[in-house]
Amino acid sequence: MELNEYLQQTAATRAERMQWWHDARFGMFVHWGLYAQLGRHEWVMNRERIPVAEYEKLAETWQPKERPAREWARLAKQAGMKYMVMTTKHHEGFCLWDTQQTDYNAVKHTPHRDLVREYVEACREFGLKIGFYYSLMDWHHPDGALCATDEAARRRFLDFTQGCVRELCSNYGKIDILWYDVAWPLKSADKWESVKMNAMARQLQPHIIIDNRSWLDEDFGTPEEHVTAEKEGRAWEACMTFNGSWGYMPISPDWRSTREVVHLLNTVTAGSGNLLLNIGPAPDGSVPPEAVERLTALGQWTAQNQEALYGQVERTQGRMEWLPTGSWTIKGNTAYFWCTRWPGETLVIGGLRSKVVKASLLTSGAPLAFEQTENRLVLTGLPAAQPDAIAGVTILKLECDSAPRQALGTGYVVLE
Ligand code: FHN
Repeated sequence: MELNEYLQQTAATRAERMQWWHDARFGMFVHWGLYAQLGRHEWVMNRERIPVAEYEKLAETWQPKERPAREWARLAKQAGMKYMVMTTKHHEGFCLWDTQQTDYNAVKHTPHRDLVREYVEACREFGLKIGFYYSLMDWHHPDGALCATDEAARRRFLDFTQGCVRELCSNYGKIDILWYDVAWPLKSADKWESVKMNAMARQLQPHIIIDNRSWLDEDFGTPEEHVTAEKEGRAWEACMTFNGSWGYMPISPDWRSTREVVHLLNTVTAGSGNLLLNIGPAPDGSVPPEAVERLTALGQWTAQNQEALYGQVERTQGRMEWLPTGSWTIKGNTAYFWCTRWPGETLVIGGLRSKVVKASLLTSGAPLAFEQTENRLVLTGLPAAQPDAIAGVTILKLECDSAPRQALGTGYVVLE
């Protein structure tokens, strides 16, 4: 299939295929593989220059407990996550499914189980959409680097890669997301035969959505470890670690707080984007306790504030402006003010041009008294202390008579 024909075909179905994904807002990323046994990041093989033959020994000692994916899926569901994306093969080259493409897999070696099938079954048990992460870069395959300079090696490596993708899209029922990563060393969609590969995936999984990491823009952008909206109209998902490492790394002390994750949710929602928040399970599949603690608390917060988080939202960029006490998300004629610094019984919002017809605390529905002039909205009778004890973020719901709009600017001077 020619590129232009492929692009036209995928563009024609994108809105329908992605509706659930936009509404879902929030997903769980899972990085799990042989590297978890070392506990020093998923790049340990490369960064410590571990020879392949030495690293392969990890494939004889991996002993996960029974069905840990059920724990991940239960936790994701409880946290308010609506989909999951799990590494089927990371750069180490070890395949977590029953593949015919290589014996370097979780069935021929330890744990002698199809971990991808366990993951898929857990997602379905907990009603979560299913994503497969697949690393194009492969440090184990003999042609994984040679493919860049040897045409026969490139053919062999592409046949291997396409064989893997075909199996993943054929053998596990309906799959919702194909999340490619690190298309190294080949430097173009042509060299990777990405159109052929992705058209095959779409033929097998007509509703699937595909990320932008096979040298094609495909369905969504993937800012990593930062939250940056793509241009208006382009879907995007910020993928973030919890503690700076995608793979299991208990020596990393830098855990994002629940409050920081709520801030991430605010920012992605304000930009009509998604958040894919990562866990790196331990070798036995256990979720690090720091992640369990945060995701459990987060679930209480997302449950209470789901109206402002999920579903169809509009971008605030160009319509609303920053305030010292919090920031905005928008749905239709309703503005949600995520108040992160509680001012006490009175909150003043400048520059709101749309007429507020009703103000309330989102979680309780308690109505709030307010007065609005052309340039100022003054809300009174608020609780004296920050009502949200989970993340210190309380959402005020401002229902307006038109699409919310705020005009402050930096040079505004009060004349009267
Ligand atoms: O090198 C990988 C990394 O290990 C991790 O999988 C992230 C997740 O998006 N992707 C690559 C770095 O961009």
